[in-house]
Formats: sequence, structure tokens, C-alpha cells
Amino acid sequence: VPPTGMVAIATTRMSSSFEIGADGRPLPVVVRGFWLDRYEVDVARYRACVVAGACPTPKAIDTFTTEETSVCNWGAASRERHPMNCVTHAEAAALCRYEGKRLPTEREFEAAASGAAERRFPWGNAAPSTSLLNACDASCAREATHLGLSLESMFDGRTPDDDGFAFTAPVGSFPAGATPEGVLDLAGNVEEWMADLFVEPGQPVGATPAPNPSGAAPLRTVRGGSWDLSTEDVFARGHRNDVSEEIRSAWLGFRCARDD
Ligand SMILES: [Ca+2]
Ligand SMILES: [Ca+2]
Repeated sequence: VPPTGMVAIATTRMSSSFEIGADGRPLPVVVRGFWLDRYEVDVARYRACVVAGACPTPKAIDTFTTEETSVCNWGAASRERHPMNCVTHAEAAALCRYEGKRLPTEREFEAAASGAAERRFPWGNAAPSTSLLNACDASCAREATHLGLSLESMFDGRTPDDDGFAFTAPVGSFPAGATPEGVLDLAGNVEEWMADLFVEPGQPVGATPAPNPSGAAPLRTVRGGSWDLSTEDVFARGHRNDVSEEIRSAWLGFRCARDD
């Protein structure tokens, strides 16, 4: 019986997009079967953890502009089903622990999003469209100016050019963009915290993590792209990013995984 809200990801043999083997080629890896949340963690799930005393109450956003904090979903009216964003790596990990889960590893994310077939996108190889994911669309570019942000639409000059959501969307709003196993929003909506410490491209997992040039907090990997981005590549297989594990951001959320 699958755990509620989770999808089985079978053991996956693939070549890692971000690790290079001793022979200079993409590293062949076997990712053990695991469970992955069908959806990004939403505000309601995080609230249950706060009420239980197992998750910290989200703090004021101090590292971003006031304008951007209005896109943080905690405490915003009618956004209980929106992804829980603006949380640190530790806060995300606490929610997963509370649910008897953990954050997924970067390899697991890739196995779920691209599979043994090494799909370019979670849904397959077709280019992103407004029905497949929540990216920065026409409404995002328009509304962002009210927040003092300058964002571009990924669908400029195309029809349709509006995916229905200027900022975050309720989790699971893009069923056409699901993986074959039924995992939603692996590309877009919010970028997602991985369990892993970030290692430089081409280094094997477990290599000495990259130091954070801007401070003491380690860098963690984030994956999948977000509502504010407009380049197809950032939603594609192999795209990865590194951020300080202490940041809170409106474009950054998470989902949880579990061992078999
Ligand atoms: Ca959008
Ligand atoms: Ca996502």
C-alpha cells in the first residue's frame, strides 16, 4: 500500500547528468527504489507540523526585499494549497521528519524527473508550454512589475502565453506535466531543496562539498526551476543550482521522500 500522497519510483539505472566517472564519462548510477511525494509540500501540511510543535513558525523574511515577501505563502489568505516557500533547508527537513520522511537526494530527483529514459523534462521531451508547468508567463512578467521586479515571460510571442498563475500555483495544478508515474510540478512552481550538500559539477556525490563563497553556511543543491524563471534549460534534466542552506526565498520550496 503506497503511503498517502506518495508515488513509487522504481529502482532506476541511468547515467548521472551531474557526476563524471573516473573515465571522464557521465557516471552510471543505480538509484534504489523509493517513495516520493506526488506534490510539493503545501502550506496546510507545514501548518500541521507547526501546530504539533515539530516545525518552527516561519520567520520574517530578512534576506529579500519587502516586495518579494508578498509572494511568501505562509499566512497569506487562500494559499493553503500553495507550496510552502520561504523556508530554510532545516525547516524543510523538519517537516519531512515530522511526516516520517526525509528530503530527496539529487540523484533521486533526477531518477523521478527524467527516469531511465533520461527524459529532458518530467513529462517527456516536448518543449515547455503553458499547460505543462508554472513558469514565468505573461501574467508573471506583468504582475512582477508591481512588486518592483523585472521578470520575463518564457512564452513571449507564443499563443497561449498565460499559464494562469502570475506567481505560485496551488500544488498539482498542471496534471499534463506529470511524470509517467504521476509526480507533479517537478519542473516549475517552486524550485526544491535537495538533501545533498552541493558538490561542483563533475564531482561525484560524497566529494568534498563546495565552500560557500559568501559565508559560513554550507551550500545545498536545489532543483527543478520555479515560477519566476523563463529559460527552458532551467526546467530540463541536469539543471542544478546551489544556494546557502539558510536562505528563505519565494521561489524555493520542497517535497519529501521515503525509503521503501
Ligand atoms: Ca506562471
Ligand atoms: Ca517544483
